[in-house]
Amino acid sequence: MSEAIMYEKIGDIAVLAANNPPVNALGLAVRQGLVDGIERAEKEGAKAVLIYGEGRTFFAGADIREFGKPPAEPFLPDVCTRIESSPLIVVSALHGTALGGGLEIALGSHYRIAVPKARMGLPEVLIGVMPGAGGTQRLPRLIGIDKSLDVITSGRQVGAAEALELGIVDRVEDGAPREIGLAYAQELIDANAPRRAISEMAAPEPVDFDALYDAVLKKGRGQLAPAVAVRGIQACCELPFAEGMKRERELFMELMATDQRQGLIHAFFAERAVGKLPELDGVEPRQLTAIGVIGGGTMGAGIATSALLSGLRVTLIEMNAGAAEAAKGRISGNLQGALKRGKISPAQFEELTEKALTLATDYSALSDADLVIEAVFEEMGVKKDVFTKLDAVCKPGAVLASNTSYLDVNQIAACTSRPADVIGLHFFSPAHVMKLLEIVVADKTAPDVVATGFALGKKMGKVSVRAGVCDGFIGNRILSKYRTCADYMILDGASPYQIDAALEKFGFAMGPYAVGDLAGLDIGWAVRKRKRAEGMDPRARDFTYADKLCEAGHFGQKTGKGYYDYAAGARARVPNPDLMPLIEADRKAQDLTPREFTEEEIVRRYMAAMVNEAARVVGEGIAKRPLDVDVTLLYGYGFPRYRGGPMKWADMQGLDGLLADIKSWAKDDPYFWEPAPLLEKLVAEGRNFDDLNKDAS
Ligand code: T1G
Repeated sequence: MSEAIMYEKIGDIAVLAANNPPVNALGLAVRQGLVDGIERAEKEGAKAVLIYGEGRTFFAGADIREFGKPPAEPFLPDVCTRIESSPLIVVSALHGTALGGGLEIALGSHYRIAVPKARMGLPEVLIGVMPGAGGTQRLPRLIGIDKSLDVITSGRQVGAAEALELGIVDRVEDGAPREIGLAYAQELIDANAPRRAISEMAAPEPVDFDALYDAVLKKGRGQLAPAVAVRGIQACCELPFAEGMKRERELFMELMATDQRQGLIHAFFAERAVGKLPELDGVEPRQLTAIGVIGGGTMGAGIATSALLSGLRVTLIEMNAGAAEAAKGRISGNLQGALKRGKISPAQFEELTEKALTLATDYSALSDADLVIEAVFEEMGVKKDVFTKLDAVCKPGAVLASNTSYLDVNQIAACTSRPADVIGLHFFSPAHVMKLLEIVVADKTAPDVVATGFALGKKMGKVSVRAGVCDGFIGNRILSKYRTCADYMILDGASPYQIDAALEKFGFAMGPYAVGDLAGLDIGWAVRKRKRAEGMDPRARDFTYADKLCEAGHFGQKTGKGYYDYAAGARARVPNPDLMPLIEADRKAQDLTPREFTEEEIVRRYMAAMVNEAARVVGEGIAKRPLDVDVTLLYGYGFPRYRGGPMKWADMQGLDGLLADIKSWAKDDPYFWEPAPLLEKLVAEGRNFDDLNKDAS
C-alpha cells in the first residue's frame, strides 16, 4: 500500500487517509492507493469505507504538475467509478478545499460529510480545462442543470453551508474530518443505509445547450473551457452514464491540448512563484501591526482601507482636520462596500472606522508606526519634504514607503538618514480592490525591508511583484510603450475604435482608449508633458491630437467625453465626433498619408511593442524574471489570463517570428522598434522566456 494513502480498519470501517502534502493532490501514488484501499476493504469484509485527508485539506484536485506529461493509470475517472461501484458504503469526509478531482472523488462516494469551514468546487475552467473525472456527469444528476452549470462554468468555491443547501453534501458537522466521518459511516451501517451511486440517479431533462454554449462563450470573452464544459453537462443529460463519461473525457482531452490551458496553468504557477525570491530566503520581515498613511485622497484612502481590512491599525495624516474627515469619509465609503458584500460585519465596520483608524494632522502621530506609506502629490519636491519629516519623527526600524508610480525611489531615499529603510510600494487604484502591488527595491533598500513589503502585500491579499527603480517600474514602463505603439498606429491610419475592438477581441476587458477614458486622459497628458519637459529623444515620433483633446477639457468618463462620448452612459459609449478632425489635422501637419490596418496587424504590433519593452525590463533586471512581467500585466493591466501573460504569449507565438516582425518595422522607425538585446539573445540561443524562468527557479 503506498504511503500516499494510509489504510486502517476500525471495526467494520476501512479508513483511507490521504497523506500527500501540501494539498493531497491526486498524483499517481494517491490514485493507486485509493484503488488498492477499496479492494483491500472489500477483501477484508469491511461494511463501509471512510475517505478523508490528513493535513490541511481533502484532495485539492488532480496533480496539475502532471499536466502535459503522459497520463498514467489508474486514471482519475476510473478511480471515481471504482469507488462508486464498491458494494460497501463509501463516505467522504471533507475539510479544507475539496476541489476538482477532489470533489469528484467525493461525488464518486455514496455519502458526503463536511466540516463547517470546508470549501469545495470544480475550478478546472480556471486552469483551462473542465471536470474530467465525472464532475459534469454526476453533479447535474445530484443538483440539477442550473446549479451545476453555475458551479462548473464559474469554477467558484462553495462553502459547506451552501453545499448542504445545494445537496452536494449530506451533513455538515463540527469536528475533525476523521471523527465525524467515522461516526457518520457507523450510523449508516447501523441504519443499514443503501449505497447511493450518483451515476444510477436520473439525469436532468435536456435544455437548449447550443444557446447555453453561446451564452457562456460570450461571457467568457473567448475563453473556451467554460463553454466546452457546457457540452459535458449536455452529455450528462443526453447520453447514458458510461457514454457520458467517455464524452467528458474526449472534451477534457481537447481542452488539455489548447494554448489556453497552457496559459492558465502558467498563470497559476507564476502567481505563486512571483513571491519566491532568493534574496528573501531566510529573511525575516519587520514587525507590522500599525502603519501610517500620508494623504487621504483616492489612493491614500484605498491603501488605508486595504490595511484596515487586513487587521492593521492605521494612522492617517492629512493637512488639516477637514481633509482628514473627508479622507475618513472615503474610507468609510470603501468599507461600506465590504459590508454590503458580507466581507465584514456591522460591528467590524464600527471597529475599523472608530477604533483601528486614527486621523491626525501632525506627523508626530506616526512616532510608533512600524511602516509609513505616503500617497501625496506625484512631484519629487513634495515627496522629499514628506520623507524628510518622516525621517525626523519615525522610530528606528520603521519602514518608509512611497506609493509613487514612477519617481526615482533612490532620490527619495537619499533625502533621509536611513536609505536602507526606504522602499517603493506602488499600489494600483482603487488600492483596496486591485490585487497588484509593485514592490520597488531601491539600491540601498535592506533585504528585511523588502521582506516587510512582501509581508504587507500578503497580509493585504495582494499579488506582490518585485521591481527595480526606473521610470514606470515594470507595468507603467511597458504600458507607456504599447500605448505609444497604438498612438502611432492612429497617426498612420488606424482609428482608436478599431484598435480598442481588436484588443477586446484578443481578450482585454477594455481596449487602451476605453481604459484611458476610464482612468482619466489627464494622467497620460501629464506624462507626455513631463517627458517633453525632460527632453524627448529627437528620433521619437510625437503627436498632438491627444493633447488637443485634453486641452479641450475632454479627460474621458469623468468629463463625459474623451475618445468616446459618454452622454448615454459608460456602457453605451459612442465615438467622440470631435476626435477624428484632431487626428486628421495631426496627420496633415506631419504630412502622413493614412493607410489601412488589419485587426491582425494591430494586435501583432501592439503585442510586439509590449513584449519588446518587457524583454528590456527583464534584461535590465527591473523585473527579475519574465514571469514577474506576466503577473504584473495579468493583475494590473487586464491582460487576458487565458493567454498567460505577454511573455507566455510570446513563447507560444515563437520569439523568432516576433523578432523578425520587429526588425522589419525597424526599417521605418529604428528608434521605436529597436530590438531588445535579451530578445535577440534568446532567439540566437534558440531559447525562450520560460527557459529564463526555469534558470531562476
Ligand atoms: N496540483 C499540484 N500542486 C498544487 C495543486 C494541485 N492541484 N494545488 C496547489 N498546489 C501547490 C501549489 O502550487 C503550492 O506549491 C502549494 O500546493 C500550496 O498551494 C480531473 C483535472 C488548493 C486552494 O485547480 O486552488 O482536478 O508553491 O500556495 O493559497 O477534474 O492551491 O508550495 O510549491 O495555492 O492555501 C483542480 C488548485 C485541478 C486547485 C490552496 N484543482 N489549487 O491555496 O496554497 S484539475 C485546482 C488551489 C482537476 C479533474 C481535474 C490552491 C488551494 P508550492 P497555494 P493556498
